[in-house]
Amino acid sequence: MRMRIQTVQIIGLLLIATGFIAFIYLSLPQGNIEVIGYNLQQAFGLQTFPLSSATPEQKISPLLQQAISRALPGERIPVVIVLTAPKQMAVAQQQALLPRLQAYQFQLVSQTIYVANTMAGYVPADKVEDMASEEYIEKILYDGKIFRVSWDWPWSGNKVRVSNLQQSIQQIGADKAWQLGYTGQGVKVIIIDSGIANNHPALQRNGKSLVIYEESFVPGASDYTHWHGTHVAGIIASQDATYKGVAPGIEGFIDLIAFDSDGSASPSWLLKALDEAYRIVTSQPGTYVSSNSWGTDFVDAPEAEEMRMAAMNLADKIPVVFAAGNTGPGTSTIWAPGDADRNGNEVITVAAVDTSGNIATFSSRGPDTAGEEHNEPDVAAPGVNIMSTVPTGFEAASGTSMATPHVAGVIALMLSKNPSLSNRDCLRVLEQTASGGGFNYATGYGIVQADEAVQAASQTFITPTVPEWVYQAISIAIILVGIVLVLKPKLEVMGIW
Ligand SMILES: [Ca+2]
Ligand SMILES: [Ca+2]
Ligand SMILES: [Ca+2]
Repeated sequence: MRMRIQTVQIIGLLLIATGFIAFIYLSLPQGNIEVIGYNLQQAFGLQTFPLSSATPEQKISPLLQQAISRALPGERIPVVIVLTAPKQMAVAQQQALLPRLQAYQFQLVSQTIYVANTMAGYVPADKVEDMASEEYIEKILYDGKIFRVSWDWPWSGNKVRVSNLQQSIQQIGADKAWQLGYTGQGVKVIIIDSGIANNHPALQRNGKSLVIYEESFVPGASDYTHWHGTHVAGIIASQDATYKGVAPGIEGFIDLIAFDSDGSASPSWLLKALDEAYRIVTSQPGTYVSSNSWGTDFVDAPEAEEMRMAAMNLADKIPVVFAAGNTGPGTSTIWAPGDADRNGNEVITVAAVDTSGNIATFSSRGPDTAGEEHNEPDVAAPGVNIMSTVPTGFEAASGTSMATPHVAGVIALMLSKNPSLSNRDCLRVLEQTASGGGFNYATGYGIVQADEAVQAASQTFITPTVPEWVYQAISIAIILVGIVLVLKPKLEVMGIW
């Protein structure tokens, strides 16, 4: 019998190795090459997690440094600790770091593991710098209420009670999209806001609330904390005959309460809400869009950057819509994370126009200053004197907060036609079908046009998504071919080859 290894067998072995590595890579969450590296290091007893090279002072955010300088002796400050490892290793690294933080009297309140590797809690002001010397800590953020909902705030008056929700439905062509048979059916809308009044009569269908899931990240809060979230929900799916929402046929709302009764939020509440949104969309089958009428104008703060990263992780899974902000008309006034982009993907950023289609004075203007893509806002929608649901009935409100759910509603209409559209697909279709006829830094590509967007949403060729199992099946097939080649001499002897 020949012992010589044939060339074909070497090729077979290479195929087995390639297929095996590909299968392992595809089976890991997110398929992150860094994680393979860390796993290999861990297997060989080498360094387990990356270590931060920043100095303790560099790690502490400027907003946190201000809070420390204001603090009384021994005062405990709310912080968000950002760890060094990629999120795929968040659970293990947090377990490793947490016992060490007892030395600094850190008191854990919440953790995120899907969209960011963070732990939030309280620490005495005079211990923050010592804690920052821990090498698993990349940054320490201030967890004060630096984010806010984006209605025209403080209220500038000029409140007119008109049936603008009807007008804006026509302005964006939503009624024409309904005539084509698309009302948002089958789509779940995730609203991270101040909560939706579950029992509002206009948010019931067949005696059941449109709120199909609710979770609060605001201590002690339930149902809603402020009228804002209910107003946003009504713009998307109010069932009222007079004030009907953009996508009244949606399956329902996922109500993530992350703003308090002032309409403000700390980073940890929002990170936790985005983390929960990610967990839901990756663990529960369905078609989703996320509507976010909030942000911060602390755009240079590390707190804003962490929120951008978290928002982009969600936008890699589902369409994510954000308000441009309400600090116009100056240039470069786009809020974070409405300015977020990464790897050619970006959140869908919405400006506000009035009933005549003119830009609202308060609507934040581009270009933005974060990331690589600076053409913000992306599109516009009605956002002046919009009548919609509030816990006590109906009220008019203005803001990019009101424009944003119009666009989330249009995306729900598009998804009811084509549930496989990604965030990128939705943005491209909205840009191509908007009324602007070109881009500008006030209204982006112009006012969204629902009927045209729904018609264009049938184009599945934009970014065809191949399910992960197809790649896994291909890698298994490569392994099988490799095995056959390795066994070729045996198969020849057996007369099978
Ligand atoms: Ca609620
Ligand atoms: Ca954008
Ligand atoms: Ca853009």
